[in-house]
Amino acid sequence: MNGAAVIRKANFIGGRWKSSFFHYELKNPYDLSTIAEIPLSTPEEMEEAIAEAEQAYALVKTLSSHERSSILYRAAQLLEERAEDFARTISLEAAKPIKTARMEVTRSIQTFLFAAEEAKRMYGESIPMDAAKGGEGKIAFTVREPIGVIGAITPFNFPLNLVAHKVAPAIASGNTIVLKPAEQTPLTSFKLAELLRDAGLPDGALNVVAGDGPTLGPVLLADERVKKISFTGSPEVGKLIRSQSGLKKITLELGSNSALIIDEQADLDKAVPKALTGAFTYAGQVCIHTQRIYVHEAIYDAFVERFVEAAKTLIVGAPSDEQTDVSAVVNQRSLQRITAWLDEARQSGATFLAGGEANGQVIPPTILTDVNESEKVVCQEVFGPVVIINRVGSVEEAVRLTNQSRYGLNAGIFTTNLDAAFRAAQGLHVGQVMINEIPTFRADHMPYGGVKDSGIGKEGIRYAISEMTEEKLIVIQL
Ligand code: TXE
Repeated sequence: MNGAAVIRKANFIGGRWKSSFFHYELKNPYDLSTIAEIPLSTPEEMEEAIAEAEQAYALVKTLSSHERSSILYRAAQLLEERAEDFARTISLEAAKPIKTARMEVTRSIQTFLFAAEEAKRMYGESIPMDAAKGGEGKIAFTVREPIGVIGAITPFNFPLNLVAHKVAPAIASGNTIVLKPAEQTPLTSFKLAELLRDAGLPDGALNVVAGDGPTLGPVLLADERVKKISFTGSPEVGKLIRSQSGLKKITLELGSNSALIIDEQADLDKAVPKALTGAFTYAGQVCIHTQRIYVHEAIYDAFVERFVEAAKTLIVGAPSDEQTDVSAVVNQRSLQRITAWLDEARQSGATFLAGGEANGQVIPPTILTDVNESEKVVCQEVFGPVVIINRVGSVEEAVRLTNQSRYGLNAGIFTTNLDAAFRAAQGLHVGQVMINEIPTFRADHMPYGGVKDSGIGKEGIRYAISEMTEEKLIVIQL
């Protein structure tokens, strides 16, 4: 917004916009212009939001499941109506190519629809008590109950859908939420709070408090009224949250350096375009971005040639441009980290087949090969438009290399050999295996979460609801 007065945003607390004392400037990651002034909230403002969420819980608990469901259906409808406005906001603050931002809005509408359906399926189960002596004449069943205030802390990369994956199941299951969005992308969360109020969500059921994670996170973690923390972000912060969470329930969706295996019997007509999507969507700033591709030596040259050719067709440009496939990374810290890792790989003798040099805030699609497995661009989460392609002698070798990672979120294999596919699926130590699909594939109703440093717990509406509720057993002696 060159020249125009910079708008000043406020937190959304207790169903009202509450201005703050301190603010920070939100920068456009692509051209570094100032987009808005965002609350740099204090612990006291976070405490106020927790109190509002606690108070709203008494009312939200009286909502029937069909009332909660209708709020979520209405939210999906409003999101459909306001889709372009949300897409432009996501694109602006996250430097997400507008066509990718539109896909995120479409996925978020699905997320709300799934939550609307699951709100009516808070099933328990009946337990046959005569399974043991003494149980005769008893009837037992379980019920699922909400837990109260949920603290949600979210990252920048999916400012709508990753927030929806915490807010929608929380509403579906009768809880209330205090949301601390990423410093880089708070505008979308403010817009979502407004939409949910318009959808009929009671005041205080969702509170959005923007600001510095290290300042506000500990307030959520220390407060007894907050019964659960749902976090998506880096493993470093995830471990910190776990150490501060006491006996609170927690869900941690953390990092990944997902691998894709291209077997000698892969169909390259399918593998190449999918691998390209997995590697470069949103400049690789995707939790399950395809970062490592292990290609069987028998088809290594054929795959590399076609993949590099395909990468050259990607359009690098401004996020607002309809044609853009790849744009800026989210901030200077990220740009410098990725560039430094590329320099290290170059000095260690890696071969650059494409990209490699930053141009302003943009790193073009970058493809490396002959990279040591110990390089950061291989064994850490690069979270950028960088993919390494290494050759392997067998699927078994690719599985071993994939499993060496500290992460275990997602992996994929392309092959027309069913035996090889299932051997890999059984051997991979990850949360999800995609066969003839890319590790970036994410439907909204599948159990989503990893092992090792990729986190604890599952998202995906039904799974999130299970982790946001308690199952109570009731036994009746007839
Ligand atoms: O994450 P952070 P960032 C990984 C990815 C990326 C790196 C840094 O590798 O390069 O993390 O990204 C809040 N207590 N992923 O900086 O720092 C912070 O305010 C409580 C992968 O975005 O973890 C923000 O709201 N909260 C991941 C949120 O945590 C704290 C997606 C995430 O910030 C905090 C994102 C603290 N001490 C990053 N410090 C994925 N796999 O999708 C920060 N926060």
